[in-house]
Amino acid sequence: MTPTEVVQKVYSDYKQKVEKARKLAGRPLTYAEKVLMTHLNPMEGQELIRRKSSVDLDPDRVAMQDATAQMALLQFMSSGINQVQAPSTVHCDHLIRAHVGADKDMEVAQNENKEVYDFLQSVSKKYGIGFWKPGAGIIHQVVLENYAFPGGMMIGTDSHTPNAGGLGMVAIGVGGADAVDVMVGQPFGLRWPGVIGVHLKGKMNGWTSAKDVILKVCGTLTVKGGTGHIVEYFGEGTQSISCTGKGTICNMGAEHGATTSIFPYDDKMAGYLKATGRSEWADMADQVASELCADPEVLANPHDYYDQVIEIDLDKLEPHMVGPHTPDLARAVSDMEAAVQKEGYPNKISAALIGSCTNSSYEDMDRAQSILDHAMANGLELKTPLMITPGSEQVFNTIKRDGQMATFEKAGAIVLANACGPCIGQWKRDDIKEGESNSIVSSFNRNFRARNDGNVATLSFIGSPEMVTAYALSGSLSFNPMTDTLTNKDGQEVKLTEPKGDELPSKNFEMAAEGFIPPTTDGNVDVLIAKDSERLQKLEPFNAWDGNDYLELPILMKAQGKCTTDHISPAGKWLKYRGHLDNISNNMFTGATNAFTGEIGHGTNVLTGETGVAYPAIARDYKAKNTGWVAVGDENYGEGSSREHAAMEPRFLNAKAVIVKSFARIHETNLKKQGVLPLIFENPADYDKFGQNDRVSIVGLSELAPEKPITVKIKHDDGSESQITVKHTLTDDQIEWFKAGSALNKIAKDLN
Ligand code: MIC
Ligand code: SF4
Repeated sequence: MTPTEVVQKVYSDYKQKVEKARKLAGRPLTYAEKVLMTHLNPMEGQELIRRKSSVDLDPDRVAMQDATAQMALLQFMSSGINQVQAPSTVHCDHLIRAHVGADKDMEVAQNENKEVYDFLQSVSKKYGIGFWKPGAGIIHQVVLENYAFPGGMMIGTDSHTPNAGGLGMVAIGVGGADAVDVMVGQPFGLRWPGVIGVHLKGKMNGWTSAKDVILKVCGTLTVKGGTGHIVEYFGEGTQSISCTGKGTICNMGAEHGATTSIFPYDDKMAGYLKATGRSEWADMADQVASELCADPEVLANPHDYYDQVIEIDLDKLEPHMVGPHTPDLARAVSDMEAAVQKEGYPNKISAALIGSCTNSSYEDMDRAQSILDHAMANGLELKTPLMITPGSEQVFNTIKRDGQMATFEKAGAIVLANACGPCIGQWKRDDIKEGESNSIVSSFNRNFRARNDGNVATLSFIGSPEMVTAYALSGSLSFNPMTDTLTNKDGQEVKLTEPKGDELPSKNFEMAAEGFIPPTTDGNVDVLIAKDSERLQKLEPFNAWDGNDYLELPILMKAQGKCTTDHISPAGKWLKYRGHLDNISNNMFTGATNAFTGEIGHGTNVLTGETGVAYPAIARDYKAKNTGWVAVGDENYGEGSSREHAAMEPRFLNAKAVIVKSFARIHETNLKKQGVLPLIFENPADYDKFGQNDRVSIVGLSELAPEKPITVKIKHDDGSESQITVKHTLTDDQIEWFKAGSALNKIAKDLN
């Protein structure tokens, strides 16, 4: 099916389906519910209790980026299916390192990653997957430009897939195993989400941008406040935000844990569809526009239909910065000076970065360039190196044509490849030494420790591209462009001008199709994985559960505080092993803080008594001795990325269960998919009961059933015992995955 045929198919009966959905629900519907219900498979007969029921959905598309596609496709290949059953694409964006600039960095990437690119390209060709070559752009921008449409539904093997919500799509980030389900023709399983409404009033102005809306929402909801919900934006304020600005807001909704975020269809979306060569789609959307938004009753009484309503007055919204180390530490820019003084953050900014999948639109680039242009005309210069990542070849070509690129180059900014680069630790920094404390600012979406440059001592702050550009001109974290001035080379005081920019290029986008190989099916293609490859490895099925309780397991790791997927399976230099489970397992928990000692990435081997040993080495020893183990975690464990390596590595190295105060959605599902039990303390204070040398038994597993609590016995070092209760969210189907050893084993069994 071509992308246009996908849109036609959805719209052909969309209105009738919404009508039916409303009848089934017996009440007016939010927009998110309309899109989800029209993608239920089957629509009738499924229980739809918010945050409780598990439902089966039929997404219109699947998108995968190179760092997660390797594992997803290795799993898909072992299913035995010879062609993908849903339109799917692969995007090469994460593996390109940022060092000196686009051209040279691309050349290095092509050589370094040749084996992986060849693998992804040949698998795509064999199984009918569209392939976006390296340099074509970052997955979410490319999806927005080519595939996203209002009323559609997709999944993607990346947590920022919700970016497509900016074009009115329900777009959900998932682990590779979920993508495999859809690619083999099975439904996508999801917990029916709650819906949080964000009422946007007024109109943005001055220095405020779309980024500030989501920074504010992250500050309000915190990193786990969106979990289990879709965040739906509504109100007149939505109409003053460009389509790509809406994308920014939805993209970064991953940071408050939401299942996804969405905006209703409007003229801005229609304009974007037209500017990206999809006028026909805009015309089709216009025909069903009355159902591409919440029902009027919902808008009139939002509190009756949304689980929570957040109100934001755009007229009064101030520009924000968040950080360091977490995206919910939000402050108005005017409060930054006091924060620098109080917290002792290094005031001097060592690097400023704009772009990434979150903020790399034409509008972002145009507004940033307007500030630079005015600054240079008034004798100001960059005080901090400024790095720019255009989101796609289309944006790159268009800003080259329209002159923004010339301004960036004149100012001395470094333009990087259209790829993830410094956003995912693929930043080869020569200016700062490991362990050196320094502040950086970016317009990216994540700022976990060590995320960008691999240095745990770097403090990373996030703001809008406009604000980051202003910071680059001042070089100081306590600068406020709305009130402060900068001294130019002639000693004059200059106040930066408010950013201005076009949302869309007046001459439309400079289309870029050379980076794309459309899907074909050529069953004869050989997919090569060299036997001695360091980067790719065929997957061996995990063993099925042996039917016994887990008895007296050691605690490999008890995490203190934040334990994101970047702590469990760091990216950066490890990205190169994303297709090789054995090799990448050597990074397991290397970023996690040991709750017993405070060390990072190291623990005690309780079988040998050795201390200060890297977690992967301990786990390998336990595995060699046929000893299973558990991990214990704090709140929102597994926050961040969709990377299923964070679940596959523990599984591969013999983890039996992960017991935590709470999970982030994608990671919890990934653990289930791989056959590791994700367990949640009934009483969060039980976290404190686990000591380093304790042994943990998980009993009654033969009676494992949905919603039935499980007993965990802890045998303490001093010989005493405690017993606690843990919960889980496994459904009947998911219990079958556990029994089979993994969801993939179950699929293979079913298909045979
Ligand atoms: C991220 O932003 O953390 C990533 C890198 O894009 C991840 C995917 C990955 O780890 O490959 C994500 O967001 O899911
Ligand atoms: Fe790439 Fe960063 Fe976006 Fe993830 S958040 S897809 S690493 S640009």
